Amino acid sequence: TTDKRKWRRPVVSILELGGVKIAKDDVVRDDPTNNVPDTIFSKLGMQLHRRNQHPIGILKNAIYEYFDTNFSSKFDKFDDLCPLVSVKQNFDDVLVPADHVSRSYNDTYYVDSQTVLRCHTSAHQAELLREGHTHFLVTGDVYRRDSIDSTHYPVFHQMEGFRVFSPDEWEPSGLDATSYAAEDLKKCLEGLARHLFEGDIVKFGKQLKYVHHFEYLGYEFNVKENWLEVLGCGVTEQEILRRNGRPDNVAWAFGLGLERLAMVLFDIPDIRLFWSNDERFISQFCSGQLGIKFKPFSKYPPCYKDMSFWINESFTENNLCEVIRGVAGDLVEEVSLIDNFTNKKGMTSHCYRIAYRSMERSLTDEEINDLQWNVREQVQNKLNLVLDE
Ligand code: FA5
Ligand code: MG
Repeated sequence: TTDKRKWRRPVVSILELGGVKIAKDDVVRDDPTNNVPDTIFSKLGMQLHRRNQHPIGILKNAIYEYFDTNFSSKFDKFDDLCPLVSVKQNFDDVLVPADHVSRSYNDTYYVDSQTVLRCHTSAHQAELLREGHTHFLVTGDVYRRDSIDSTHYPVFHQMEGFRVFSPDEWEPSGLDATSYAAEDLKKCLEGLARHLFEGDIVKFGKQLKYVHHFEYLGYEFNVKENWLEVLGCGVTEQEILRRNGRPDNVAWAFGLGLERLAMVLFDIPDIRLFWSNDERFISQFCSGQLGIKFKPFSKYPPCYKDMSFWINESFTENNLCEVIRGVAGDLVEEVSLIDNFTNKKGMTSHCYRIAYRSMERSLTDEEINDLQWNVREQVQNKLNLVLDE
């Protein structure tokens, strides 16, 4: 029924997430150890990845099918682990260095100084290893303060894959343990790409390439001549295995960005659409069907507004984007720096262009002027910036 397909969650102040009860007041507080806005709280518990008719759920199920049919050892599956995790789980347990930028309040949503909204599904690697799992998939919503454009959203979904090998697996191969795991990882991911994209590779010439990123290996998909990063992966650091009861093993891990993969698979042009309740979006997808291509309903005109100011020491683009999203929600399509210069006194001026566009209707001039007026006011008040006229 139509009702079943709606996924706006009712306004609630207590949620149960993966068996943990969470009150709104514990997650959104006006205190300096907390930077979670209302808009993020309202996404908790939506669980798009557990809806079989939603593109994220369809993709999750298709990946499950690949792992169920192609491997002799069963992968244990988790898709309901609580997204509130400790700083230790999110960062320390996966050996993120103490001074890494991802730990900052600028990049991560902190519930308090020791608790975050997980920024990746890797947050669950260590506990699952300690519980004795050796082959597992973890799917869940993850949260990041980030820029605004068609492939970035502050809530998205990842699937973590993890596989442990024992000496009797790599020894007969003649390869060293690390090379054996690396080969196996590559085979596994290329097999997954074939499982998901077989028809597309033939029909649309979509391409996958293996690249070395700053921190890990990764895969990127070619979408209309632009390469889009869809996953990170690698042979697990030995220290993680050693600390969690597997000193004599090796393992590989990957973290897939499900929205990005679904955008390529279903031809979905904008990441905001995953959160849309518009029938014209929702009704195009069907449980178990991977071959569907999204047919965009008419694209409404964008409206651009520019805003310039001298930045201060605390200015960051993520803070600016958070303020803009707080006012405009999903009506903001992109925020881009279009001019940047430093004068002789060392003061730096930025000009940002905000693109407003609804996915569902035409916006009126009045509506956009109101939004822009509110954005300007909040930028001045919350970020302490003085705007040029
Ligand atoms: C990670 O999160 C690593 N934990 C992945 C990993 C797991 C590496 C295991 C090695 C071993 P990264 O930050 O690159 O890596 O994010 C992984 C994917 O999430 C990206 O490739 C991208 O597809 C997706 N992603 C990242 N930020 C966003 C965003 N703001 N909106 C949508 N998708 C995003
Ligand atoms: Mg990133």
